[in-house]
Amino acid sequence: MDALKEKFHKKSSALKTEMRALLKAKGDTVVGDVKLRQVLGGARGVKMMLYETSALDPIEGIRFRGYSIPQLRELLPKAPGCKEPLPEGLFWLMLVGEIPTEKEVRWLSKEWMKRMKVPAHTYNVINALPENTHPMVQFSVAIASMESTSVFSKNYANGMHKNDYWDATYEDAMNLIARLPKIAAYIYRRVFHDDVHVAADKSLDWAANFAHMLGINGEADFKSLMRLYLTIHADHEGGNASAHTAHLVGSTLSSAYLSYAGGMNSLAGPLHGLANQEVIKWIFEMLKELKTKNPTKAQIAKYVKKTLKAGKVIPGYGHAVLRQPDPRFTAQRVFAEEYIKDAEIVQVVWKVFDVVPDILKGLGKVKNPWPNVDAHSGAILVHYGMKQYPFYTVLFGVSRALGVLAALCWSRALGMPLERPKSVTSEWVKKTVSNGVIA
Ligand code: HAX
Repeated sequence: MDALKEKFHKKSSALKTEMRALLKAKGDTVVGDVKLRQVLGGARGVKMMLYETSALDPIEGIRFRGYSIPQLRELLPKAPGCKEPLPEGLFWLMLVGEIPTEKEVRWLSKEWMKRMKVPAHTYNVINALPENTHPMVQFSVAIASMESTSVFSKNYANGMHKNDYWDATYEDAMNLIARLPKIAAYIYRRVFHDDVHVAADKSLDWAANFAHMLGINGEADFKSLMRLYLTIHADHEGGNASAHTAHLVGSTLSSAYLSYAGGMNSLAGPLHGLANQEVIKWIFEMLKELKTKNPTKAQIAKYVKKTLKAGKVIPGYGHAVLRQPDPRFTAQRVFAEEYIKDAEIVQVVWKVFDVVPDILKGLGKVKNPWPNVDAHSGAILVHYGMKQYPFYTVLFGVSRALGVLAALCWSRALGMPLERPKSVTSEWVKKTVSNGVIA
Protein backbone atom coordinates (compact mmCIF):
# COMPACT_ATOMS: atom_id res chain seq x y z
CA MET A 1 0.00 0.00 0.00
CA ASP A 2 1.41 3.44 -0.91
CA ALA A 3 2.12 5.98 1.85
CA LEU A 4 -0.74 8.34 0.92
CA LYS A 5 -3.27 5.51 0.86
CA GLU A 6 -2.01 4.17 4.18
CA LYS A 7 -2.21 7.61 5.81
CA PHE A 8 -5.72 8.12 4.43
CA HIS A 9 -6.86 4.73 5.70
CA LYS A 10 -5.52 5.41 9.18
CA LYS A 11 -7.14 8.84 9.43
CA SER A 12 -10.46 7.89 7.89
CA SER A 13 -10.82 4.74 10.01
CA ALA A 14 -10.32 6.82 13.16
CA LEU A 15 -12.88 9.43 12.06
CA LYS A 16 -15.36 6.75 11.06
CA THR A 17 -15.24 5.30 14.58
CA GLU A 18 -15.59 8.78 16.08
CA MET A 19 -18.53 9.79 13.85
CA ARG A 20 -20.35 6.51 14.45
CA ALA A 21 -20.05 7.00 18.22
CA LEU A 22 -21.20 10.63 17.91
CA LEU A 23 -24.17 9.61 15.82
CA LYS A 24 -25.15 7.02 18.40
CA ALA A 25 -24.79 9.33 21.38
CA LYS A 26 -25.95 12.65 19.90
CA GLY A 27 -27.97 11.74 16.82
CA ASP A 28 -31.02 13.73 17.96
CA THR A 29 -29.15 17.03 18.46
CA VAL A 30 -30.91 19.79 16.49
CA VAL A 31 -28.35 21.52 14.21
CA GLY A 32 -30.66 23.89 12.33
CA ASP A 33 -34.18 24.54 11.13
CA VAL A 34 -35.56 25.00 7.64
CA LYS A 35 -37.62 27.96 6.50
CA LEU A 36 -40.07 28.04 3.62
CA ARG A 37 -37.69 30.57 1.98
CA GLN A 38 -35.08 27.80 1.84
CA VAL A 39 -37.49 25.17 0.52
CA LEU A 40 -38.47 27.48 -2.35
CA GLY A 41 -35.04 29.07 -2.62
CA GLY A 42 -32.64 26.35 -3.65
CA ALA A 43 -31.95 25.06 -0.11
CA ARG A 44 -29.53 27.94 0.63
CA GLY A 45 -27.84 27.40 3.96
CA VAL A 46 -29.54 24.05 4.76
CA LYS A 47 -26.98 21.86 6.52
CA MET A 48 -27.38 18.34 5.14
CA MET A 49 -24.07 16.71 4.31
CA LEU A 50 -20.67 15.94 5.81
CA TYR A 51 -17.82 17.16 3.63
CA GLU A 52 -14.26 17.14 4.91
CA THR A 53 -12.02 18.63 2.24
CA SER A 54 -12.91 22.35 2.46
CA ALA A 55 -15.30 24.82 4.10
CA LEU A 56 -16.71 28.11 2.81
CA ASP A 57 -17.27 31.21 4.91
CA PRO A 58 -19.46 33.93 3.32
CA ILE A 59 -17.02 36.69 4.26
CA GLU A 60 -13.64 35.01 4.37
CA GLY A 61 -14.17 32.70 1.42
CA ILE A 62 -12.77 29.23 0.96
CA ARG A 63 -10.46 27.39 3.31
CA PHE A 64 -9.00 24.03 2.34
CA ARG A 65 -8.55 22.01 5.52
CA GLY A 66 -8.32 25.34 7.35
CA TYR A 67 -5.85 27.00 4.96
CA SER A 68 -6.74 30.12 2.93
CA ILE A 69 -5.52 30.56 -0.65
CA PRO A 70 -2.71 33.01 0.32
CA GLN A 71 -1.54 30.48 2.93
CA LEU A 72 -1.59 27.66 0.35
CA ARG A 73 0.46 29.82 -2.02
CA GLU A 74 3.03 30.12 0.71
CA LEU A 75 2.98 26.67 2.28
CA LEU A 76 2.37 24.10 -0.46
CA PRO A 77 5.42 22.69 -2.26
CA LYS A 78 6.33 24.32 -5.57
CA ALA A 79 8.09 23.36 -8.78
CA PRO A 80 11.67 24.67 -9.05
CA GLY A 81 11.65 28.37 -9.96
CA CYS A 82 7.86 28.72 -9.69
CA LYS A 83 6.01 30.79 -7.09
CA GLU A 84 2.68 29.00 -7.48
CA PRO A 85 1.67 25.89 -5.50
CA LEU A 86 1.55 22.43 -7.03
CA PRO A 87 -2.05 21.11 -7.14
CA GLU A 88 -0.70 17.70 -6.16
CA GLY A 89 0.01 19.25 -2.76
CA LEU A 90 -3.57 20.44 -2.40
CA PHE A 91 -4.93 16.99 -3.23
CA TRP A 92 -2.67 15.51 -0.55
CA LEU A 93 -3.83 18.15 1.92
CA MET A 94 -7.51 17.59 1.14
CA LEU A 95 -7.17 13.82 1.37
CA VAL A 96 -5.23 13.53 4.62
CA GLY A 97 -5.40 17.00 6.18
CA GLU A 98 -1.64 17.58 6.19
CA ILE A 99 0.59 19.87 4.13
CA PRO A 100 2.82 17.41 2.26
CA THR A 101 6.60 17.53 2.04
CA GLU A 102 8.43 18.22 -1.24
CA LYS A 103 9.25 14.51 -1.44
CA GLU A 104 5.63 13.43 -0.98
CA VAL A 105 4.47 15.80 -3.70
CA ARG A 106 7.16 14.62 -6.13
CA TRP A 107 6.00 11.07 -5.46
CA LEU A 108 2.41 12.04 -6.27
CA SER A 109 3.43 13.77 -9.53
CA LYS A 110 5.25 10.59 -10.58
CA GLU A 111 2.40 8.34 -9.45
CA TRP A 112 -0.11 10.27 -11.59
CA MET A 113 2.31 10.11 -14.55
CA LYS A 114 2.41 6.33 -14.12
CA ARG A 115 -1.38 6.12 -14.13
CA MET A 116 -1.93 8.54 -17.04
CA LYS A 117 -2.80 6.08 -19.83
CA VAL A 118 -6.30 6.70 -21.20
CA PRO A 119 -8.15 3.64 -22.54
CA ALA A 120 -8.19 3.49 -26.36
CA HIS A 121 -11.98 3.29 -26.50
CA THR A 122 -12.27 6.68 -24.77
CA TYR A 123 -10.54 8.36 -27.71
CA ASN A 124 -12.92 6.50 -30.05
CA VAL A 125 -15.89 7.75 -28.02
CA ILE A 126 -14.64 11.36 -28.24
CA ASN A 127 -13.92 11.00 -31.96
CA ALA A 128 -17.45 9.73 -32.56
CA LEU A 129 -18.86 13.08 -31.43
CA PRO A 130 -19.21 15.93 -33.95
CA GLU A 131 -16.31 18.37 -33.48
CA ASN A 132 -18.71 21.19 -32.69
CA THR A 133 -20.06 19.29 -29.66
CA HIS A 134 -19.42 21.53 -26.65
CA PRO A 135 -16.08 20.59 -25.04
CA MET A 136 -17.83 20.00 -21.68
CA VAL A 137 -20.07 17.40 -23.32
CA GLN A 138 -17.05 15.70 -24.90
CA PHE A 139 -15.35 15.77 -21.49
CA SER A 140 -18.34 14.33 -19.64
CA VAL A 141 -18.91 11.58 -22.19
CA ALA A 142 -15.19 10.68 -22.15
CA ILE A 143 -15.20 10.38 -18.36
CA ALA A 144 -18.34 8.24 -18.31
CA SER A 145 -16.81 6.00 -20.99
CA MET A 146 -13.96 5.10 -18.59
CA GLU A 147 -16.43 3.55 -16.13
CA SER A 148 -15.54 0.23 -17.78
CA THR A 149 -12.11 0.53 -16.12
CA SER A 150 -13.48 1.21 -12.63
CA VAL A 151 -11.81 -0.87 -9.92
CA PHE A 152 -14.78 -0.16 -7.64
CA SER A 153 -17.41 -1.42 -10.11
CA LYS A 154 -15.40 -4.52 -10.93
CA ASN A 155 -14.78 -5.39 -7.29
CA TYR A 156 -18.39 -4.62 -6.37
CA ALA A 157 -19.59 -7.05 -9.03
CA ASN A 158 -17.24 -9.63 -7.53
CA GLY A 159 -18.77 -9.22 -4.06
CA MET A 160 -16.41 -6.69 -2.42
CA HIS A 161 -16.89 -6.25 1.35
CA LYS A 162 -18.20 -2.77 2.24
CA ASN A 163 -15.16 -2.13 4.43
CA ASP A 164 -13.08 -2.17 1.24
CA TYR A 165 -15.09 0.45 -0.69
CA TRP A 166 -12.64 3.20 0.25
CA ASP A 167 -9.69 1.27 -1.20
CA ALA A 168 -11.25 0.72 -4.63
CA THR A 169 -12.49 4.33 -4.68
CA TYR A 170 -8.98 5.61 -3.91
CA GLU A 171 -7.65 3.60 -6.88
CA ASP A 172 -10.37 5.00 -9.18
CA ALA A 173 -9.78 8.56 -7.97
CA MET A 174 -6.03 8.33 -8.54
CA ASN A 175 -6.43 6.82 -12.02
CA LEU A 176 -9.09 9.31 -13.02
CA ILE A 177 -7.16 12.40 -11.86
CA ALA A 178 -4.04 11.10 -13.61
CA ARG A 179 -5.86 10.73 -16.93
CA LEU A 180 -7.81 14.01 -16.95
CA PRO A 181 -5.13 16.37 -18.34
CA LYS A 182 -4.59 13.97 -21.24
CA ILE A 183 -8.31 13.79 -22.03
CA ALA A 184 -8.86 17.53 -21.68
CA ALA A 185 -5.83 18.39 -23.81
CA TYR A 186 -6.97 15.84 -26.41
CA ILE A 187 -10.38 17.56 -26.67
CA TYR A 188 -8.77 21.00 -26.88
CA ARG A 189 -6.34 20.03 -29.64
CA ARG A 190 -9.02 18.04 -31.49
CA VAL A 191 -11.47 20.93 -31.62
CA PHE A 192 -9.21 23.97 -31.84
CA HIS A 193 -5.89 22.75 -33.32
CA ASP A 194 -6.82 20.55 -36.27
CA ASP A 195 -6.60 17.35 -34.26
CA VAL A 196 -2.83 17.77 -33.93
CA HIS A 197 -1.77 16.53 -30.50
CA VAL A 198 1.20 17.08 -28.21
CA ALA A 199 2.75 14.07 -26.46
CA ALA A 200 3.02 14.13 -22.68
CA ASP A 201 6.30 15.12 -21.03
CA LYS A 202 6.64 12.75 -18.12
CA SER A 203 9.39 14.79 -16.52
CA LEU A 204 6.86 17.51 -15.67
CA ASP A 205 4.39 17.86 -12.81
CA TRP A 206 0.64 17.30 -13.35
CA ALA A 207 -0.30 20.92 -14.15
CA ALA A 208 2.81 21.76 -16.17
CA ASN A 209 2.36 18.64 -18.28
CA PHE A 210 -1.26 19.69 -18.87
CA ALA A 211 -0.07 23.14 -20.00
CA HIS A 212 2.50 21.42 -22.22
CA MET A 213 -0.09 19.07 -23.82
CA LEU A 214 -2.45 22.00 -24.43
CA GLY A 215 0.39 23.27 -26.63
CA ILE A 216 0.60 26.72 -25.06
CA ASN A 217 4.33 26.73 -24.62
CA GLY A 218 5.20 30.26 -25.65
CA GLU A 219 5.53 31.56 -22.13
CA ALA A 220 6.80 29.62 -19.13
CA ASP A 221 4.37 31.63 -17.04
CA PHE A 222 1.45 29.66 -18.49
CA LYS A 223 2.69 26.62 -16.61
CA SER A 224 2.72 28.69 -13.42
CA LEU A 225 -0.79 29.89 -14.21
CA MET A 226 -2.02 26.33 -14.66
CA ARG A 227 -0.54 25.33 -11.29
CA LEU A 228 -2.39 28.20 -9.62
CA TYR A 229 -5.58 27.73 -11.65
CA LEU A 230 -5.81 24.00 -10.95
CA THR A 231 -5.23 24.68 -7.25
CA ILE A 232 -7.78 27.41 -6.65
CA HIS A 233 -10.67 25.83 -8.59
CA ALA A 234 -10.35 22.45 -6.87
CA ASP A 235 -12.99 22.65 -4.15
CA HIS A 236 -15.60 25.02 -2.66
CA GLU A 237 -17.09 22.95 0.16
CA GLY A 238 -19.74 20.33 -0.57
CA GLY A 239 -22.93 22.27 -1.26
CA ASN A 240 -21.96 23.80 -4.62
CA ALA A 241 -23.71 22.20 -7.56
CA SER A 242 -20.80 20.19 -9.01
CA ALA A 243 -19.53 18.86 -5.68
CA HIS A 244 -23.02 18.14 -4.46
CA THR A 245 -23.96 16.33 -7.67
CA ALA A 246 -20.83 14.19 -7.49
CA HIS A 247 -21.61 13.44 -3.84
CA LEU A 248 -25.23 12.56 -4.57
CA VAL A 249 -24.38 10.27 -7.48
CA GLY A 250 -21.58 8.71 -5.44
CA SER A 251 -23.97 8.04 -2.55
CA THR A 252 -25.73 5.45 -4.74
CA LEU A 253 -22.39 3.59 -4.99
CA SER A 254 -21.97 4.61 -8.61
CA SER A 255 -18.25 4.60 -9.36
CA ALA A 256 -15.96 7.63 -9.18
CA TYR A 257 -16.24 7.91 -12.98
CA LEU A 258 -20.03 8.24 -12.96
CA SER A 259 -20.03 10.46 -9.88
CA TYR A 260 -17.47 12.87 -11.29
CA ALA A 261 -19.15 12.86 -14.75
CA GLY A 262 -22.38 13.85 -12.99
CA GLY A 263 -20.52 16.67 -11.26
CA MET A 264 -19.20 17.83 -14.63
CA ASN A 265 -22.70 17.96 -16.12
CA SER A 266 -23.60 20.24 -13.26
CA LEU A 267 -20.48 22.39 -13.69
CA ALA A 268 -21.47 22.87 -17.35
CA GLY A 269 -24.40 25.15 -16.46
CA PRO A 270 -24.08 28.95 -16.95
CA LEU A 271 -24.97 29.76 -13.34
CA HIS A 272 -22.04 27.57 -12.22
CA GLY A 273 -18.78 26.70 -14.03
CA LEU A 274 -19.87 27.73 -17.52
CA ALA A 275 -19.89 31.29 -16.18
CA ASN A 276 -16.15 31.40 -16.95
CA GLN A 277 -16.87 31.18 -20.69
CA GLU A 278 -19.85 33.51 -20.37
CA VAL A 279 -17.73 36.24 -18.78
CA ILE A 280 -15.24 36.46 -21.62
CA LYS A 281 -17.96 36.06 -24.24
CA TRP A 282 -19.79 38.98 -22.63
CA ILE A 283 -16.59 41.07 -22.58
CA PHE A 284 -15.80 40.27 -26.23
CA GLU A 285 -19.36 41.21 -27.24
CA MET A 286 -19.10 44.45 -25.28
CA LEU A 287 -15.77 45.39 -26.91
CA LYS A 288 -17.18 44.59 -30.33
CA GLU A 289 -20.26 46.72 -29.78
CA LEU A 290 -18.24 49.61 -28.33
CA LYS A 291 -15.62 49.23 -31.10
CA THR A 292 -12.73 49.56 -28.66
CA LYS A 293 -10.31 47.39 -26.69
CA ASN A 294 -10.07 50.01 -24.00
CA PRO A 295 -13.59 51.07 -22.95
CA THR A 296 -14.20 53.82 -20.40
CA LYS A 297 -15.99 53.05 -17.12
CA ALA A 298 -18.96 55.08 -18.35
CA GLN A 299 -19.18 52.92 -21.49
CA ILE A 300 -18.96 49.74 -19.40
CA ALA A 301 -21.67 50.98 -17.01
CA LYS A 302 -23.99 51.63 -19.94
CA TYR A 303 -23.36 48.15 -21.34
CA VAL A 304 -23.94 46.53 -17.91
CA LYS A 305 -27.30 48.30 -17.61
CA LYS A 306 -28.22 47.21 -21.12
CA THR A 307 -27.42 43.57 -20.22
CA LEU A 308 -29.60 43.77 -17.11
CA LYS A 309 -32.43 45.41 -19.04
CA ALA A 310 -32.38 42.49 -21.48
CA GLY A 311 -33.21 40.19 -18.54
CA LYS A 312 -29.73 38.66 -18.31
CA VAL A 313 -27.31 38.27 -15.42
CA ILE A 314 -23.85 39.84 -15.35
CA PRO A 315 -21.68 36.72 -15.57
CA GLY A 316 -18.90 36.40 -13.02
CA TYR A 317 -20.76 38.42 -10.38
CA GLY A 318 -22.83 37.18 -7.47
CA HIS A 319 -22.67 34.03 -5.38
CA ALA A 320 -25.02 31.76 -3.49
CA VAL A 321 -22.83 31.83 -0.35
CA LEU A 322 -20.10 34.50 -0.63
CA ARG A 323 -20.81 38.07 0.48
CA GLN A 324 -17.41 39.58 -0.36
CA PRO A 325 -15.12 39.51 -3.42
CA ASP A 326 -14.14 35.88 -3.98
CA PRO A 327 -10.56 35.18 -2.76
CA ARG A 328 -10.16 33.07 -5.91
CA PHE A 329 -10.82 36.26 -7.94
CA THR A 330 -8.28 38.09 -5.78
CA ALA A 331 -5.67 35.33 -6.22
CA GLN A 332 -5.98 35.65 -9.99
CA ARG A 333 -5.78 39.43 -9.76
CA VAL A 334 -2.60 39.13 -7.71
CA PHE A 335 -1.18 36.78 -10.36
CA ALA A 336 -2.15 39.16 -13.19
CA GLU A 337 -0.70 42.18 -11.35
CA GLU A 338 2.54 40.31 -10.95
CA TYR A 339 2.89 38.78 -14.41
CA ILE A 340 0.78 40.65 -16.96
CA LYS A 341 -0.48 43.88 -15.47
CA ASP A 342 -0.34 45.76 -18.77
CA ALA A 343 -2.43 43.26 -20.72
CA GLU A 344 -5.37 45.15 -22.26
CA ILE A 345 -7.96 42.45 -21.59
CA VAL A 346 -6.95 42.25 -17.93
CA GLN A 347 -7.37 46.01 -17.62
CA VAL A 348 -10.94 45.60 -18.90
CA VAL A 349 -11.71 43.01 -16.18
CA TRP A 350 -10.43 45.40 -13.53
CA LYS A 351 -12.55 48.26 -14.89
CA VAL A 352 -15.61 46.00 -14.94
CA PHE A 353 -14.85 45.28 -11.27
CA ASP A 354 -14.83 49.03 -10.57
CA VAL A 355 -18.25 49.44 -12.18
CA VAL A 356 -20.46 46.37 -11.68
CA PRO A 357 -20.82 46.07 -7.85
CA ASP A 358 -22.43 49.50 -7.45
CA ILE A 359 -24.89 48.84 -10.28
CA LEU A 360 -25.84 45.44 -8.83
CA LYS A 361 -26.21 46.97 -5.35
CA GLY A 362 -28.57 49.52 -6.93
CA LEU A 363 -30.92 46.73 -8.03
CA GLY A 364 -31.70 46.11 -4.37
CA LYS A 365 -32.13 42.36 -4.72
CA VAL A 366 -28.67 40.95 -5.46
CA LYS A 367 -27.29 39.48 -2.24
CA ASN A 368 -23.67 39.53 -3.38
CA PRO A 369 -22.65 42.21 -5.89
CA TRP A 370 -18.99 41.12 -5.88
CA PRO A 371 -16.98 39.17 -8.46
CA ASN A 372 -16.67 35.39 -8.18
CA VAL A 373 -13.88 33.10 -9.43
CA ASP A 374 -15.13 33.22 -13.02
CA ALA A 375 -14.89 37.00 -13.42
CA HIS A 376 -11.12 36.90 -13.87
CA SER A 377 -9.93 33.59 -15.28
CA GLY A 378 -10.81 34.07 -18.96
CA ALA A 379 -8.89 37.32 -19.38
CA ILE A 380 -5.65 35.73 -18.21
CA LEU A 381 -6.16 32.75 -20.52
CA VAL A 382 -6.84 35.09 -23.44
CA HIS A 383 -3.62 36.93 -22.71
CA TYR A 384 -1.64 33.68 -22.90
CA GLY A 385 -3.22 32.81 -26.24
CA MET A 386 -6.06 30.53 -25.18
CA LYS A 387 -8.92 32.49 -26.72
CA GLN A 388 -11.23 29.53 -27.32
CA TYR A 389 -13.59 30.20 -24.43
CA PRO A 390 -15.92 27.17 -24.92
CA PHE A 391 -12.98 25.18 -23.49
CA TYR A 392 -12.67 27.17 -20.25
CA THR A 393 -15.10 25.13 -18.18
CA VAL A 394 -13.11 21.97 -18.97
CA LEU A 395 -10.09 23.57 -17.26
CA PHE A 396 -12.29 24.26 -14.24
CA GLY A 397 -13.52 20.66 -14.39
CA VAL A 398 -10.02 19.16 -14.37
CA SER A 399 -9.29 21.10 -11.20
CA ARG A 400 -12.62 20.28 -9.55
CA ALA A 401 -11.74 16.57 -9.77
CA LEU A 402 -9.19 17.05 -6.98
CA GLY A 403 -11.81 18.17 -4.49
CA VAL A 404 -14.78 16.03 -5.39
CA LEU A 405 -12.73 12.84 -5.72
CA ALA A 406 -10.88 13.39 -2.44
CA ALA A 407 -14.32 13.98 -0.90
CA LEU A 408 -15.70 10.80 -2.50
CA CYS A 409 -12.86 8.80 -0.93
CA TRP A 410 -13.93 10.22 2.44
CA SER A 411 -17.62 9.46 1.87
CA ARG A 412 -16.78 5.85 1.05
CA ALA A 413 -14.35 5.52 3.94
CA LEU A 414 -16.86 6.91 6.43
CA GLY A 415 -19.61 4.67 5.04
CA MET A 416 -21.90 7.60 4.19
CA PRO A 417 -25.40 6.40 3.29
CA LEU A 418 -27.51 6.96 0.19
CA GLU A 419 -28.52 10.64 0.08
CA ARG A 420 -32.28 11.07 0.15
CA PRO A 421 -33.64 14.43 1.36
CA LYS A 422 -37.38 15.16 1.49
CA SER A 423 -39.36 16.99 -1.18
CA VAL A 424 -42.77 18.58 -0.60
CA THR A 425 -45.68 19.52 -2.86
CA SER A 426 -47.16 23.02 -3.20
CA GLU A 427 -50.29 21.55 -1.60
CA TRP A 428 -48.23 20.65 1.48
CA VAL A 429 -46.63 24.09 1.52
CA LYS A 430 -49.99 25.90 1.39
CA LYS A 431 -51.49 23.70 4.09
CA THR A 432 -48.46 24.01 6.35
CA VAL A 433 -48.15 27.77 5.98
CA SER A 434 -51.86 28.38 6.66
CA ASN A 435 -51.79 26.17 9.76
CA GLY A 436 -48.58 27.82 10.88
CA VAL A 437 -47.15 24.42 11.77
CA ILE A 438 -44.78 22.10 10.04
CA ALA A 439 -46.47 18.73 9.69
N1 HAX B 1 -26.47 39.76 -12.40
C1 HAX B 1 -27.79 40.11 -12.38
N2 HAX B 1 -28.66 39.68 -11.45
C2 HAX B 1 -28.16 38.89 -10.47
C3 HAX B 1 -26.81 38.55 -10.40
C4 HAX B 1 -25.95 38.99 -11.43
N3 HAX B 1 -24.66 38.66 -11.49
N4 HAX B 1 -26.62 37.76 -9.31
C5 HAX B 1 -27.82 37.62 -8.73
N5 HAX B 1 -28.76 38.30 -9.43
C6 HAX B 1 -30.20 38.35 -9.19
C7 HAX B 1 -30.76 36.94 -9.26
O1 HAX B 1 -30.92 36.53 -10.63
C8 HAX B 1 -32.05 37.08 -8.48
O2 HAX B 1 -32.98 37.74 -9.32
P1 HAX B 1 -34.55 37.34 -9.29
O3 HAX B 1 -34.99 37.57 -7.87
O4 HAX B 1 -35.15 38.29 -10.26
O5 HAX B 1 -34.62 35.91 -9.69
C9 HAX B 1 -31.63 38.05 -7.38
O6 HAX B 1 -30.48 38.76 -7.88
C10 HAX B 1 -31.27 37.38 -6.07
O7 HAX B 1 -30.27 36.41 -6.31
P2 HAX B 1 -29.17 36.07 -5.20
O8 HAX B 1 -29.89 35.52 -4.03
O9 HAX B 1 -28.29 37.24 -4.99
O10 HAX B 1 -28.28 34.98 -5.92
P3 HAX B 1 -28.52 33.39 -6.00
O11 HAX B 1 -27.94 32.76 -4.78
O12 HAX B 1 -29.93 33.06 -6.31
O13 HAX B 1 -27.66 33.01 -7.28
C11 HAX B 1 -25.79 33.06 -8.72
C12 HAX B 1 -26.26 32.98 -7.27
C13 HAX B 1 -24.29 32.80 -8.74
C14 HAX B 1 -26.50 31.99 -9.54
C15 HAX B 1 -26.11 34.47 -9.28
O14 HAX B 1 -25.40 35.44 -8.54
C16 HAX B 1 -25.78 34.62 -10.75
O15 HAX B 1 -26.61 34.28 -11.59
N6 HAX B 1 -24.54 35.12 -11.12
C17 HAX B 1 -24.14 35.20 -12.49
C18 HAX B 1 -23.65 33.85 -12.99
C19 HAX B 1 -22.36 33.47 -12.38
O16 HAX B 1 -21.40 34.23 -12.32
N7 HAX B 1 -22.25 32.21 -11.90
C20 HAX B 1 -21.03 31.68 -11.30
C21 HAX B 1 -21.13 31.59 -9.78
C22 HAX B 1 -19.88 31.04 -9.14
C23 HAX B 1 -19.64 29.63 -9.55
O17 HAX B 1 -20.37 28.72 -9.23
N8 HAX B 1 -18.64 29.45 -10.37
O18 HAX B 1 -18.44 28.26 -10.95
